Amino acid sequence: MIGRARAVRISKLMSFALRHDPGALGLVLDPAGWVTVSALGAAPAARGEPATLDEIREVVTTSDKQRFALSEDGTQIRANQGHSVEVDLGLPPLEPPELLFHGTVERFLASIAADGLVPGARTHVHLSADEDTARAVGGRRGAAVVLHVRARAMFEEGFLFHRAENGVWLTKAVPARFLMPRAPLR
Ligand code: HQG
Repeated sequence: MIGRARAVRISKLMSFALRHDPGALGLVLDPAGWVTVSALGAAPAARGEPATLDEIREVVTTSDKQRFALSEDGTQIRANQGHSVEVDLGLPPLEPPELLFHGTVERFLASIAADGLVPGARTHVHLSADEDTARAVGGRRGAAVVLHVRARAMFEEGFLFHRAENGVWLTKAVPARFLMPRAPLR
């Protein structure tokens, strides 16, 4: 077992490499976001933090949010969601439940009321299936505000939804009219 602090450091490097900037660590993702586990293990050495294959596998299985997936044969790895680089995760479009939830903070509400939810640096807006998860996501930035997203209504108007392997719902953007509570957003 690796210690928690080291697991977090390795997990952050893996997220950076597999979601945001593989090139900075000398990696090239395939179109579906996969790299070989051995290439990924060698990559953090560029940051003075080489990871063994066992350590990487341990981070995959112990990740609280199941951020990573191994291929069936165990030789390849990718991030389940959260990308800022374009990858095709191959997730089928899925009919969402009536409501999904998005955790954010007060200071973004005026802008969200004007523009809806936008993906920012990532490729998709991230939505949660339950309010508690959304509250935790929003809580990373301060006192969480949970917005209700009328996901089924969006779907019926043709918006696409996908569910990542770890249960996070993804959609490209959420127009403000599908958000509740509506203005004033508090
Ligand atoms: C906000 C973590 C102003 C949005 C989490 C959020 C999640 C707007 C921030 C995953 C806006 C983007 C994703 C608008 C949206 N104006 N602000 N129009 N629309 N925002 O980190 O959902 O630990 O890209 O509310 O657990 O916070 O990395 O998205 O606050 O699953 O695995 O812009 O990241 O997972 O921030 O988090 P993010 P998020 P990991």
